[in-house]
Amino acid sequence: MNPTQQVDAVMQASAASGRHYRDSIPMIASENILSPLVAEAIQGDLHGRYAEGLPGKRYYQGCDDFDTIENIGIESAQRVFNCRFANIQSISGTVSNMGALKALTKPGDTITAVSTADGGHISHHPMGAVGMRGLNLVTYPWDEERMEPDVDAASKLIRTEQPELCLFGQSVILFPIPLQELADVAHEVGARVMYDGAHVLGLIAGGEFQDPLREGADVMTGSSHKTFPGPQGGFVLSDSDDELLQKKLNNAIFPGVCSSYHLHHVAGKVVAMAEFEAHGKQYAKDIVSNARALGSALSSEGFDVIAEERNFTASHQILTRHGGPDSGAGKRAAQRLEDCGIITNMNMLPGDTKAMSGPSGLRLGTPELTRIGMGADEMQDVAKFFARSLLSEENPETVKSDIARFKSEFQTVKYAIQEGPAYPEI
Ligand code: DSN
Repeated sequence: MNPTQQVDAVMQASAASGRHYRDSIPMIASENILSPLVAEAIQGDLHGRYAEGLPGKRYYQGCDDFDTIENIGIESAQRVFNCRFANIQSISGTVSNMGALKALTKPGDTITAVSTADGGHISHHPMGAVGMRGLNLVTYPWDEERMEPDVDAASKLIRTEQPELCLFGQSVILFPIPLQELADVAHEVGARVMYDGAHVLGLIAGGEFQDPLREGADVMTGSSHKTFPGPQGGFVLSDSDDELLQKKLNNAIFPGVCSSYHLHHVAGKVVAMAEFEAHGKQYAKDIVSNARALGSALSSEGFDVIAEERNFTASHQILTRHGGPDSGAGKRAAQRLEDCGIITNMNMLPGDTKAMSGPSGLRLGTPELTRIGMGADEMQDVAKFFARSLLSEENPETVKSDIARFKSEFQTVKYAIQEGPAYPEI
């Protein structure tokens, strides 16, 4: 491939991806789209600039204007997340976790966390940030019915293991966890408590989920691009007034795990926080009510939706089961749905043991559908498309073209100071 062909290939594939999402029903729970003002902020000159350190304490000249942005952003994050300390530099949720682990632990320490099979994130695993920090991981006993740590057994484990850090939070998360009770036990044995709020950060800030910093978490990390609807990036937050802890957290991000920290994305985060202050509460409320409406609609169509007895969910996620443990039925369903124009991801459910080939379930998210203006009525339409794709097994091309027609009515980003096209003009 010569240079021109290479550029063409990239441009064509990028445009094709844009068309794919524009015409589909995007339901990956960790994804969202940019508002026009956030998109404008991340396309500015800051893209090519460096700023190491904190506002007013830089290693490079030229940072005064960016200092203005970062100072506004820190104050905004303190308001949005109701906390005394905010670092808005991290370039992702995983990098936020790496930083927090660096600040809160040392190699050889023991940490407790949710296993990846039960929904913990890969950065909580020895293959990820926990392993990079050289930590000894012990996972919580899990209540598969309630999809949360078994409080009594986890409390016992924390008392027995005496970890330095108790980490909570999941990537597969339907309900708040009993954090206060477990944080009390953690503090009793001298452990710090960290809550990874990557997925549910927008719901937390919008007052629609649990409030980890008021329920015993010393530090909360999160992504800026999932239920919190900003550009890709992360946050490290704490309500502690412990200046040493705050200093350690800042130092863990720079120079710990970031050098340049993508200044254009910081600018985008600051714009996104302004939009969140204006519209975030309503957005968070609508995400959760759409998720519940979707669970109910899918169940009415005949799908096996997890946690029906608990009204399906209290987050932005829904889990569906498509076959027995390790059947791989979730993997097949995800592929067929994509063929029909619905983008989801396969997910392990209780009983599954093979992450790549075995998942029997799907994880469905409502952040993007909510962001483009869909409500309870459209969740019923979406459930019907699921039924046509997976239960009636209609011709995928027919379903796909009906979905593209349906989706053409939902092409505008809402909950923004300035509404605009949800997908790039192609
Ligand atoms: N793996 C992502 C997810 O939950 O989809 C988060 O990093």
